[in-house]
Amino acid sequence: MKNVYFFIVVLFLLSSAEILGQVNLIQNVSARKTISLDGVWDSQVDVVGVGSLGRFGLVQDRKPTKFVYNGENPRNTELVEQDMDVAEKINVPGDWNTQKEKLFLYEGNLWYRKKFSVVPQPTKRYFIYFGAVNYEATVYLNGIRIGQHKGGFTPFQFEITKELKNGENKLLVNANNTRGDDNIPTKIADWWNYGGITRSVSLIEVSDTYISDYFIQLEKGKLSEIKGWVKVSGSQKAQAVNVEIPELGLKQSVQTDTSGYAELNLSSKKIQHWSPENPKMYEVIVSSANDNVKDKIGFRTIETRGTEILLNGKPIFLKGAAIHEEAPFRTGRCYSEADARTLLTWAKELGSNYVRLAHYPHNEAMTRMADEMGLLVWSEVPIYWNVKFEKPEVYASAEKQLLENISRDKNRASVILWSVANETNESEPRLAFLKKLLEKTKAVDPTRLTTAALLAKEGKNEFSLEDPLGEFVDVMGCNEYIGWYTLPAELAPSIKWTSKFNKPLIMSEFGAEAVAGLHGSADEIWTEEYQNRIFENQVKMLNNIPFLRGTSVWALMDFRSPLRLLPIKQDFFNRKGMVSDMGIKKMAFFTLKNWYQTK
Ligand code: GCB
Repeated sequence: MKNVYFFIVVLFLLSSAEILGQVNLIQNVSARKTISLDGVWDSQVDVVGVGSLGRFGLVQDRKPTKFVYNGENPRNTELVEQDMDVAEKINVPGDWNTQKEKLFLYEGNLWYRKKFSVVPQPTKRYFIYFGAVNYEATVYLNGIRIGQHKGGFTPFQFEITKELKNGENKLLVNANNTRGDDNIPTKIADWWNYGGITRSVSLIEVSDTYISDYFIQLEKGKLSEIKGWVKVSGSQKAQAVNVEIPELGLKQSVQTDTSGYAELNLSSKKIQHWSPENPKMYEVIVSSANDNVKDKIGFRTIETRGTEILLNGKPIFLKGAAIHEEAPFRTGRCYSEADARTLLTWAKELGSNYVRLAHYPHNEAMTRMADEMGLLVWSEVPIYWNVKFEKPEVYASAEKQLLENISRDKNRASVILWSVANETNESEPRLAFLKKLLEKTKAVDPTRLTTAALLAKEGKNEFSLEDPLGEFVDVMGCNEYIGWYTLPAELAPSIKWTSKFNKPLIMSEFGAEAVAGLHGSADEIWTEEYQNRIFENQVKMLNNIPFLRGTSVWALMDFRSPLRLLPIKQDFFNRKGMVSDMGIKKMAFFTLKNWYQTK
């Protein structure tokens, strides 16, 4: 019996690694030998996409091409209507919208080129790694099309060992942020469609055989059992790998199988568990004969019991805020550690122990900073509003984005919730689609909880959670805007919340807009007083929901949105922040902070 169980567990773990292997991402890029390709790049706007048209010789992967041959014509003998050598400049990382005024509203193609020099070592392998490009990226190296990636918020990589030259190399990227009905997200979303190479780009050097991935976390519900796997890629897949946690005196040597996988099991009663009060992390060293990766990993468990959420076995209430990846003080997509620290410091000042990183995977600095600062994280993919749930290709794209997100952040103690959807209308295809994604999530990561931001059914004085998806998530999220979009604020305290499911609820959104610094009476919309009145009523209501185990106010900071047109008040900003984009705290910030102090 024991053997059968062991066999099933092994199968399960292998499938986790194998499924994540499909998205093929090197784990923990910042700890590898890399050359940063960030900085100033050449750029060319291409409204109709001429650079990709046949006349210019767009070709299939790994074949040479003409225009795309670096967008230049060194011998001046052919008609090539482009010259990236004299093109405009643009910074990477960074969206194009906030770098050039003429590109503020631009949606379409933009070519990027970077020249860099390397001396490739004959025994090494090379990968080009992008933190994110919104939305579609087509990558060419030295005139060879290397590959394409869709999805604006997750990392991707291509191996370029064969194409990389000794000396100067030319990397050309076409970024296209055209919105599409079949995209994830779709055409309409309440955040700015910032385009371009929005996160860092690096060239990674690894040995012929290298440690490509690892998953090292506490086993579900076990406070002293560290479990997981390592994966080796390359020509010598079967080999010895060591995993060490020196501070705990732990070391395990495993032998990877012919596909490069090995299971890990380490046990210690001395682990100090990661929590918001004590975000303790341990140095973890994964090494093989010719590779060595160091990470900082926190160990904690997360479970539910009835309507409770248990962190390290103890009930916790998640006090938090939802955050867009919008740069404080300067607007635009943020990507840096400094931005992450500013945003998460505001969340902490609000009294948060938790943040919802809405509505798509944020940059890795955010989840690493959350690990360091002790903030629990809800992480999500942009399955938002009217997704074409009936289309298999849309599912494939959603699943890929989900796996890329999990692959990157699966070792972050801060991340406790994987969310698969936000405010999606009930339908059969939607249920089948999201159910499948939830199953996938559990198959790759059985250690964390799943969730989705649902909508409650509004009755007279009663809101009920009965979305059939509720059956399949571990924790129900729910967005409500009582006092802003629906019902007078003063009705909130008398509303009764019920649920069909014996599960914890996180009010994943609630809020109202206000222009920071605009004061007036509490029934004058857009004033801080009006927003604050809604919050005073909201907290009374939230106090009365027996199965409520967390809240993420919408939102921590004002953020740019194409849906918010009202001149002077909005000017393309959703003003539901507790803090303005310039860092000014609104009255509601303090109302919520006071409430969080009581929780
Ligand atoms: C929502 C959405 C969020 C919006 C927010 C709003 O329900 O989930 O993306 O920004 O409402 O401000 O209307």
